[in-house]
Amino acid sequence: MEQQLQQLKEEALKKIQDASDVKELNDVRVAYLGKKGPITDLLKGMGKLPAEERPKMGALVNVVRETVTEALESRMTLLEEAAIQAQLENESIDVTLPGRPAPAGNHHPLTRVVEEIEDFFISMGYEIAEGPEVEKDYYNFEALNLPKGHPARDMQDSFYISEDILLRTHTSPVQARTMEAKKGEAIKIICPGKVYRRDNDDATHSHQFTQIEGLVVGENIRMSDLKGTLDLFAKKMFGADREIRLRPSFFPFTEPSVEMDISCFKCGGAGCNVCKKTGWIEILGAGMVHPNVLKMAGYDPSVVTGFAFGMGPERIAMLKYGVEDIRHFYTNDIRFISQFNRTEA
Ligand code: FA5
Repeated sequence: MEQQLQQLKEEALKKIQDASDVKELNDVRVAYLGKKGPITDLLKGMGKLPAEERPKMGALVNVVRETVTEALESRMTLLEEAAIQAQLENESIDVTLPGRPAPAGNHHPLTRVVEEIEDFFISMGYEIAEGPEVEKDYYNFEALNLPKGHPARDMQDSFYISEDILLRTHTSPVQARTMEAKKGEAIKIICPGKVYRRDNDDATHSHQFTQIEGLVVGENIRMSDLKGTLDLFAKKMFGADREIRLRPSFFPFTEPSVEMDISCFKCGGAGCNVCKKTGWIEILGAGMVHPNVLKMAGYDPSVVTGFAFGMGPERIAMLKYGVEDIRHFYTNDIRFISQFNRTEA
């Protein structure tokens, strides 16, 4: 049996040495050390030997098994390294090939206009305020001098969630919320955000759109401050030679109230299709904060005054970029969006 073992060992070592790749070597391992292999068989047959021979033979079989295992492992390491080396030599990378460009997104034109407006007001010392889109009837209407049943509520058809909760119809509730929070301190904020109205969607109306509110409250804030601010804003957004004009209007939360028009940036005032032949384009609503609104928020209208304005950035973006339908902003057609080049702003 000793001789048989010796022969087995030599045979296995030769096959290990002859194996030329990992797969072949694995076959050798299974053939000699596997459950059905000769070494396992010898170990199983140990019981049939006379008791005094068992320890010696057992030790011999184990030595053979260890020798074969070690030879297998070191040959395996060699073959694996050779395989990696061969792969490295076969696969070459051409570093001179041009790279594949990663598709880069652009800023949405609406985002761009909102950011441009924000940048202007931040440069004038304004802070950005925010408020909830799901709003209380109180802040959306009542605190803005629009009690329940006020006919001017009809100007803004609303999505009600319950009797007292609705999707805000404008960003003006942030005026009331900010004044309440500031408790009599001076305020200089703008508030961009989404608003919702039960308007039928068409080329210039959407049931969900964006507004940017502005509010300045403090001692000695005058109508001329509002006018000067809006004039600078119009020149920044639409060109240095833009003129503005204020027309009387009505909002229950401002008194007096105005609509601001800018001189047409396309025809310069002569009349064209952009300004509907009038020479002027309507941009926003504004006014001096109504004393009742100041009072409801805890400010004393005999000490402080304020101005406020509200605009729709979609309409501004439409004018700026010559977009003929507001729905283009929301339908996510990549052909529309990708026209607005990142570097062009
Ligand atoms: C208001 O919403 C007032 N809160 C604005 C205001 C604020 C006045 C502060 C005074 C002081 P108005 O309903 O006019 O006003 O809406 C303001 C702007 O929102 C409009 O000029 C227009 O640009 C835009 N807008 C209104 N309805 C829609 C709509 N359905 N789709 C897109 N834009 C709209």
